[in-house]
Amino acid sequence: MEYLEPFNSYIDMENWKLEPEGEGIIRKLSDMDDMYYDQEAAKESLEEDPIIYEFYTVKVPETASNLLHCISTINPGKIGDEYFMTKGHFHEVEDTAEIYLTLSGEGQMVMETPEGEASVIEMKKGSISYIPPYWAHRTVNTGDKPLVFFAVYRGDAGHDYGSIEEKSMAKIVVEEGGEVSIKDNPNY
Ligand code: PAN
Ligand code: ZN
Repeated sequence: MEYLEPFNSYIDMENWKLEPEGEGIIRKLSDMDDMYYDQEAAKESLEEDPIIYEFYTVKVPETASNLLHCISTINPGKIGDEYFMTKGHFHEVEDTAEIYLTLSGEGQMVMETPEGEASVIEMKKGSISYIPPYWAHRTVNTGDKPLVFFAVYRGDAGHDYGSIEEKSMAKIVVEEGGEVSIKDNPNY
């Protein structure tokens, strides 16, 4: 039997960097501009093309018996009145859950089933958000500083962005009169 050696990684709790850095993905607005409901605002913001979020994953074998884990940072900001957010995805292996532990900042986790049932729950420092099997999930930063969370999920879960790239998600999170407001997506 060949055993995987136990090991540590670290989160620098001051600037939220993973050490060692792991595998990083940076997403700019141009990677997901058609997901924002206000397409005119998205087009305008494309000139600047801000970094919306980045995430860094600890390298482990992507098998059902391992647990992938990563740290995600969503920057504060809005496209029109819609807050910066992740693309969102189903897992390729749909029957796999995930846990998000929020380390800093404030946000909302937008979820939906393949049938379109929606659920939105808060994220704040110390919240442990449970994403049950089958639910698509997207994270939205509603605060004025970075939203940082640690996620753990089955190694072979995979990411299926397909249907969300096509029609985004049922609920959007916007600022209305200085307040966070959850609305039906007019383009869904
Ligand atoms: C997270 C997400 C990460 C980035 O690790 O992959 O926050 O979001 P998108 O994958 O939607 O761009 C996760 O849910 N993994 O399964
Ligand atoms: Zn996931």
